[in-house]
Amino acid sequence: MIDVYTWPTPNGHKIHIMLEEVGLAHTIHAIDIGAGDQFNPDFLVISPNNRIPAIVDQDGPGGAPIALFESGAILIYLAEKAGQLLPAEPRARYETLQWLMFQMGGVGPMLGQAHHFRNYAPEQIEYAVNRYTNEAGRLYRVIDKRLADREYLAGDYSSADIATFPWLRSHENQGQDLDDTPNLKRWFETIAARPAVERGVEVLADRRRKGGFSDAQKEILFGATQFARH
Ligand SMILES: N[C@@H](CCC(=O)N[C@@H](CS)C(=O)NCC(=O)O)C(=O)O
Repeated sequence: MIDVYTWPTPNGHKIHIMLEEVGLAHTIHAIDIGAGDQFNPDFLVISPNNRIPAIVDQDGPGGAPIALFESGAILIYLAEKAGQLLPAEPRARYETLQWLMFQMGGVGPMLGQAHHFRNYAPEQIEYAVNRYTNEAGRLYRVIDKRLADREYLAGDYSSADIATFPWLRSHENQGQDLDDTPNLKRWFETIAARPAVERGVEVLADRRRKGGFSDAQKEILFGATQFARH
């Protein structure tokens, strides 16, 4: 059994989708990051960076439990455990890992900043809004170009697509119009229609905040509480 500590955000959705795709038995545990659950000492033992997602697989390598944080590492672990969505053949494997790392190092952090400065910042800082909206647009176009002559980011549908898709669901909040990137749009719609993806994005959906963060939630995520420990 795999315990999944998570919340319905793009990084959480990656893991929810992967688990729905491969069908590994798991239990979802909600970590309400707007309420500060990520600072609970028990959670910090498995996720020292106070971020979701994290997992504990009671049946890890050698039959002993293993705890993991960082969604990219978790995706690789789950794909390897299931023997799906990460090719074994070396060239195909590195191609997939390359696009997975592109998501982890570029798409996630930059789109996250676009989201932050456009939607959550207490003041509109023109330089920051432009910088991250432009960078988001550039990354969308890199993906669009990549998808001009192929169906998925790396060979068959893979963990690289699963990592990237959830971040593009909030394209409007990142200042992007999918009609500007038709190859990406076609890929996005194909993935969104997968039954496992439809189920994955519904995990904890009933706990999703409505109408933005409250001031108390912003203080926890972006204010003094976030920086009190480190
Ligand atoms: N690189 C990390 C990023 C994880 C991350 O940023 N998680 C956010 C939600 S999407 C979080 O837990 N935020 C809580 C906080 O900032 O305190 C990963 O991919 O797992």
